Amino acid sequence: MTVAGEVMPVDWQRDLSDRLVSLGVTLVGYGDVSRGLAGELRHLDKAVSLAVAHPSGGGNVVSSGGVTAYCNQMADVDQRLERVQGWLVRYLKSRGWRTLAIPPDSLRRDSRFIARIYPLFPHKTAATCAGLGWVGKSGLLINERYGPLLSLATVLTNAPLAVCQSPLWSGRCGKCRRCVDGCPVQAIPDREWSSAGPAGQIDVQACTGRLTANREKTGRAICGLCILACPYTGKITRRPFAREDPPPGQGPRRAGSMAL
Ligand code: B12
Ligand code: SF4
Ligand code: SF4
Repeated sequence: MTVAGEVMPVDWQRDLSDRLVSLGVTLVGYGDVSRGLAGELRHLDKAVSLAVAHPSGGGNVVSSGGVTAYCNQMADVDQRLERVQGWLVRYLKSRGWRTLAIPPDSLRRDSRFIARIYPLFPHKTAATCAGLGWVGKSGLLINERYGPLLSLATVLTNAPLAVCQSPLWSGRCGKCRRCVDGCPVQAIPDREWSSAGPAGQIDVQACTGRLTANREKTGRAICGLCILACPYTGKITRRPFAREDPPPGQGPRRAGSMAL
């Protein structure tokens, strides 16, 4: 165990990142999240942000009941994230540090108490602090390589991790407004996001209304037209990364990025 004020040796942390990638995450980053923490969590001021890229291919786009939607509800991706979180929690705890794992999707299938505390800490805060991406006009985390096609999970900790020195605390969408125009219920304002700006990027009520209407037609609360509209999604689906990536559960072959 390191003493107070000491930072984890770089090699140690690089090994940790490699291990997390070998266990199945696509991207891992480390952030100082003290600016985004609720008072109750201030003792856990570092976050390990974990992201798994969605398996691509037409299977994620659902056309049913007159509705076209991007389905981000991928049980195997969420399970993979949770498995890696479990390993990381055991690893950090065995070295004497405290942890709090916030599960990937805190709303739909997950009825545990821990999955209900998302207002205290959203995954996108960890991801921007860790340099994995910025929050787009769509409110989604946008990574340079994977666009919004990522599912996220977080482990908060007091471990003395070396953190990203270039957090992405403002949007990089520029003049693009494809998600603004692509949202069928005008839930997305043409406003570049900033962590210092107003809380909440999208009109949650309008979006929830759309998800509810789609559930009645397709049986699932999905929409994701903002994901499909994003030019970063287009870049990915044109690139053959899908064929390189193994199916969920087998672990990625590509090295993940460590945003130190
Ligand atoms: C509740 C919820 C919803 C609600 C409300 C969303 C909202 N508030 O914007 C509804 C049902 C509408 C929804 C819809 C969708 N959701 Co949703 N949702 C969640 C959930 C469970 C909690 C989000 C939440 O309310 N947090 C509280 C609010 C206050 O924070 P936030 O808006 O999420 O994030 C803000 C902060 O992070 C802040 N921030 C970012 N960096 C920093 C840094 C600092 C220093 C500070 C101070 C702040 C800060 O800015 C962000 C934007 O305002 C998360 C999982 C999770 N636990 O995070 C998934 C999650 C956000 N959803 C996700 C997805 C994919 C969707 C849908 C596509 C689902 C669908 N079925 O089609 C749509 C997309 C809508 C959209 N354009 O955003 C993904 C997003 C992945 C990504 N690449 O960004 C998440 C992360 C799930 C996951 N595990 O991957 N969702
Ligand atoms: S999920 Fe659909 S309704 Fe919600 S913001 Fe995206 S495009 Fe709009
Ligand atoms: S569609 Fe354009 S404006 Fe919307 S999140 Fe993607 S890059 Fe940003």
